[in-house]
Amino acid sequence: MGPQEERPELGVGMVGYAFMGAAHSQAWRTAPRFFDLPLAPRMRVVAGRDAAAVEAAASRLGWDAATTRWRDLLERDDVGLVDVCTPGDTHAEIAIAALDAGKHVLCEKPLANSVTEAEAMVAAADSAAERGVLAMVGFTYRRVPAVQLARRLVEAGRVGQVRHVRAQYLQDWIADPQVPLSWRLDKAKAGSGALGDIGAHVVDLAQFVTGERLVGVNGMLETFVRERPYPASSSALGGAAGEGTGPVTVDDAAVFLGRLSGGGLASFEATRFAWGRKNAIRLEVNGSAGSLAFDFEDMNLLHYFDASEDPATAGFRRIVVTEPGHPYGGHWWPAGHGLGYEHAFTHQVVDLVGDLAAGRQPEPSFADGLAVQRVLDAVERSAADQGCWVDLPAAATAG
Ligand code: SOE
Repeated sequence: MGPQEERPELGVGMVGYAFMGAAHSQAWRTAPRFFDLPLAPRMRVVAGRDAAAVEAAASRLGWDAATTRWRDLLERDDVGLVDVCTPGDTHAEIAIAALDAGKHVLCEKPLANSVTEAEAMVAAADSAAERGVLAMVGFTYRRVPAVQLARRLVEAGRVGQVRHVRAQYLQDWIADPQVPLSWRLDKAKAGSGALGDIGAHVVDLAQFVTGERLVGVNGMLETFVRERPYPASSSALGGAAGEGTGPVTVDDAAVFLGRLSGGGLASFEATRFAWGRKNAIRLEVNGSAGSLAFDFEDMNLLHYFDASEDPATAGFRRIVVTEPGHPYGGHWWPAGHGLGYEHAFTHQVVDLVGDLAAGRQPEPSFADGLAVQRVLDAVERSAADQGCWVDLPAAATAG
């Protein structure tokens, strides 16, 4: 294939420009410079509500234009994909409208704020796919090379039959009760708290790495701090900016058990109150033939225990997942020179562009996003019913 500029263009329009918008922007900028893409992404336009702020974001993040009307993206012939980086309460409206308008969609996680919304998004994606219009949900941690390697080892039978999955997502950004309200603490905007924001990630990781689905859960939710100060900057969350306190309407932490479709047992923790843990995503898989362990705080490492080894010398092997032959290897730096949080977003763009060029369903699909949404909903129903066991529809093993 010739140089990037000779590739067919993929015009991109992005809605939202905060943390996820910035992470996605760096991925659209970077992917064609480190990977040989079949389509040439062109960062055409970013949409946001505040005119001055979105103009500044366009300049800072590298977008050709800015608009305060996200529907403009659907009406532009030079936009072929809409990248949804907004809070969860607008995912369904924007993604469905974009798909109906014939635009491919990349939608941030969680797919939606409810199963009903997620089901509508899947229906729109299924209809659009018949017209060659495709959609992906952005569970980016799947695209950390060590996580991809873990998936490959499980798929190759290197841990045998999965017996246990132990998954944690630990943060501490609101452990201080004085941290003010934000949209993530407002059920109307976020749908749920730690459960949907970070619990969604570890549910997806457990299902992706094992290739199995959760078929039942039993869970607890807790809100430790139920009132917080209104933010000084905006009264968008109700109340007068910077005066008084308002209600937290989501969970601060979720703890739940699950049974996997292959018969294994899973345990999950998702909390924003783990003082000292900033973005600690930990996954351990114990199988009949070995174990795998991953910790995002050492994201370039995968630990592997092979139960067939001589007990006298057996132990967890520390694999530095930066070799050319490793997932996404050979595109970045020489072995041992590690990757960071942002590289998974670039890998997401690389895989998505390759799928669009090939007319292949990107993964994770909206159906995968719906599967996660069903787990979140089941945990909420279990927790509301004093932790009863809630069954989930037995689904085909994940692809
Ligand atoms: C906040 O918890 C957050 O920004 C999540 O929303 C992201 O998905 C995660 O990658 C980092 O933390």
